[in-house]
Amino acid sequence: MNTIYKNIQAAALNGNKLLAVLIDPDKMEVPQVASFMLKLNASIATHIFVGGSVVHENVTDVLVNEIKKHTKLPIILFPGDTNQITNKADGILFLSLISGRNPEYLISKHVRAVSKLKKTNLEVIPTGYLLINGGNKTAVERVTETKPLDQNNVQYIIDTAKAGELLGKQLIYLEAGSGAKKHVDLKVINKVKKELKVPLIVGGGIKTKLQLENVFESGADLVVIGTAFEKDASFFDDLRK
Ligand code: 1GP
Repeated sequence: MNTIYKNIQAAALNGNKLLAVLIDPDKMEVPQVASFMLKLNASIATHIFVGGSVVHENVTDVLVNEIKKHTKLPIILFPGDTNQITNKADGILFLSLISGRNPEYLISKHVRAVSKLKKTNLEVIPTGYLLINGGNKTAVERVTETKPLDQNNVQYIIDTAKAGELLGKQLIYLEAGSGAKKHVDLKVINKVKKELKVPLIVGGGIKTKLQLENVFESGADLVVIGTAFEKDASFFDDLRK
C-alpha cells in the first residue's frame, strides 16, 4: 500500500533524484506511444505523469492503457479534471491549487471526484499545487482562472507551500505551467525545499539537461518535463541511463 509515495519519500530522503515525463492525452495519439516509450524507457525517467488542462472524456483511459503495455514505470494521473480519472493508472496526484483562490480547484472538483475514486484502486497522493509566474500565461492559469504567484514574492511562496504541508499534503508541487518561458527560480526552489519535510516536485518550462540538473541541485526531489519531449523526443537521448 502507498508504494508510489513511499518510494518518492525514500528517494527524497536519500537524495536520489526522480524525473517524471508528462504525457498530455490531448497531444499524444495512441499510435505514437510505442516509439515514444522506447526512448523514454532508455532514459533516466522514473515516473510517467498523464494529464492535461483540457482533455476529452475517455481519451485518458485509452492512452494509459496503451502506455501500460510499454512500461513498468509507475503511471500517475496528473488530472486537470475528474474526467481524467482512470483505474488503468497506478496512482493520482490529488491536487489542490493552494496558490489560487478558486474553490473549484481547491475543493469542489475533489468532492465530485470521490465517487469515481471509490471505484478505482488508484493510490491517492494529496498534493499542494502552487502556480508560479513563468513569464507567460499558461493553460493552468487560463483554465483555473487563478493568478500565478510572483517569483519575487519568495516568502509568500514559502508560506503557501508550508501551509500546504501543515494541512497534510504529502507532496508540494511548484508549477510554472506547461510551456512556461522560465522555470521556477532556483532561489525559490532552494528556499522552499529548506522549509519542507515532504518531497518537492518542480515542473514547467524545463527544456535542457543543464536546467534539469540545476533544478535538482537547488532542491527539487522530482522534476516534471512534458513540452521538451513532446516537441523533440531526441531530448531523451541527452538523458540516457
Ligand atoms: C506542466 O510541470 C509540467 O504541468 C511540465 O511542464 O510542459 O513545460 O515541461 P512543461
